[in-house]
Amino acid sequence: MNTAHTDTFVHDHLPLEHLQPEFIFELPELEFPAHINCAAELLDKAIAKGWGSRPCIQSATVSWTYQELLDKANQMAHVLTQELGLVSGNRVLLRSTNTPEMVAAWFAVVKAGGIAVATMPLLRSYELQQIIDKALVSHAICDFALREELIKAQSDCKTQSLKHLSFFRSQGHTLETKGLKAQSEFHLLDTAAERHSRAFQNFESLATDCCILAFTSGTTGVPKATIHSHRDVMSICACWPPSVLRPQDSDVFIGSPPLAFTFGLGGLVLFPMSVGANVALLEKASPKDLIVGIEKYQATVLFTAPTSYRQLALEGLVSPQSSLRKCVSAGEALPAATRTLWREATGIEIIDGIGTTEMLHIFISAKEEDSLAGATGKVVKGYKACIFDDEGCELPPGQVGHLAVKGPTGCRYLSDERQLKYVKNGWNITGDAYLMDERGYFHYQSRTDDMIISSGYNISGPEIEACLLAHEMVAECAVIGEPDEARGSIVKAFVVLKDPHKAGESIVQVLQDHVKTLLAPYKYPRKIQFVPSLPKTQTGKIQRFKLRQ
Ligand code: 3UK
Repeated sequence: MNTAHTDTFVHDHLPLEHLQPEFIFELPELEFPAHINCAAELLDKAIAKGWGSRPCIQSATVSWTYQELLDKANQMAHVLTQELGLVSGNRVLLRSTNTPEMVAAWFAVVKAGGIAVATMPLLRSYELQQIIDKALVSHAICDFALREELIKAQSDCKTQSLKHLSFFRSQGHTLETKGLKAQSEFHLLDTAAERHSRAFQNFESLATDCCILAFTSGTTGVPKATIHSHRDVMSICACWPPSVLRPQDSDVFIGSPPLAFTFGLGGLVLFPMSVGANVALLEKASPKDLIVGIEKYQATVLFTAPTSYRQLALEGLVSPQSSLRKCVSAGEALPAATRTLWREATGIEIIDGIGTTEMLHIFISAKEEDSLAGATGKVVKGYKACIFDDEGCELPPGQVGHLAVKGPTGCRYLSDERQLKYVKNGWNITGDAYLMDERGYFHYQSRTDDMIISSGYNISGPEIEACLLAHEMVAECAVIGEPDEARGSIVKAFVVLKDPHKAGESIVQVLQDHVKTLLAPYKYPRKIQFVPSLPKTQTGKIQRFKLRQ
């Protein structure tokens, strides 16, 4: 395979051809020309379609039209190529909360032929350092307020690859800089951008050239970088949104996932922009922030995690009169009880969808009218999915096994042996235990390595969680297997009660009986521990591994 990039680092570290997944492009909408730059497709073409004066992106401080976003991105692209020496294929780290400036920077990088490496704002210098060293990052664009950990990572990193830092939103912070370094030592992106032309000649990338390195939000081990191309970005815009989400140009998107999480990048940038819609970005997105934002921006499409939907509904924060019309849940299994609570609170049926960083976005999902409580949905148009046994043979409907998927996107880790684990015989193996029913609905069981084996029974933690969540006293819960001499493992539940004062032996009994009446008795949690809250990642996933420790 070829590349148009000058800096061929990522291209040189692609997995070998025979270790890559099979890519399928059977739909006519997935036929892309050999040269395509996704930033040009999503932004420059938006202007060509006459959307220039439409509102594109807003936040607490700014509101930009499509034309304004294009102007900013073009000016930043000039800064990158003319002042900071960026050449195509260079990796540019982005560090910010969800802001319009970060989106402009993302487009600037991709327009210039760079590779965007978005990072979560809460990462500390050690984590940033791992990313810089792994991706040989040469440039970084950073919110001035988040500079310290990045500066530390730059000086500590082994490869010393990071040569150019540029900061934005720096005007309000000039006083702060005095104690740290002379202000002139910082390259200020906002100030620099103003000096440049609003017109920019986009880099003519091959459709297959990398434009994103997305680091996995995986909970253990060294972070993995997944490689995604311009074609991958265009493919996810062509599959799930038109077939399942069905957004309109009048929609206002809002949500909690960070833009460094591909769920957020798709849901809050790529998908709204592909239809000429508007997005409201929130720098903080707790359930309370979300509600304030939905009201303020009259948001119509919400992207967030199951625990967030549950909290919004339980705390009575959302009403049927809200402006919302579409609600998307991903990142974790959506418990049936949460789906019901949300429908009762808002009248809206949640669109659940499983996606992974490796696949870039959602590949199993269902539109509102096809949704089935307890199931994630059916395979999304453009993708194929099936269930394999441990030997890699396809299982018939009704049997639990490994979820396998292929489509226009797929897993390509940057020089990582774990490629062999994720891709087998051309299929992407997500590490999830699923069953497919006779009608083609996929039912999530657990992560394959989280399956609880107790006295020889295979028990799915999330199934018990879903059952406990259906009890009126339970606010949140997580179920794990605890090592046990006699049984191998026993089922243990961590429970957050709606009223923490009620915690006690009698409630343990009540909850155990509740599970025993709804599920096979061997599945009931032999241990229940009441906790004030559950540990979660920035992507909204419950950290069961922490509870296991
Ligand atoms: C789990 C789900 C059940 C599952 C993601 C939408 O979550 C995303 O990517 P990650 O790489 O994690 C992937 C893993 O998360 N998962 C995600 N969604 C669901 N399990 N039901 C769901 N609906 O274990 C999967 O393997 O962080 C989600 C879009 C883009 C994404 N990157």
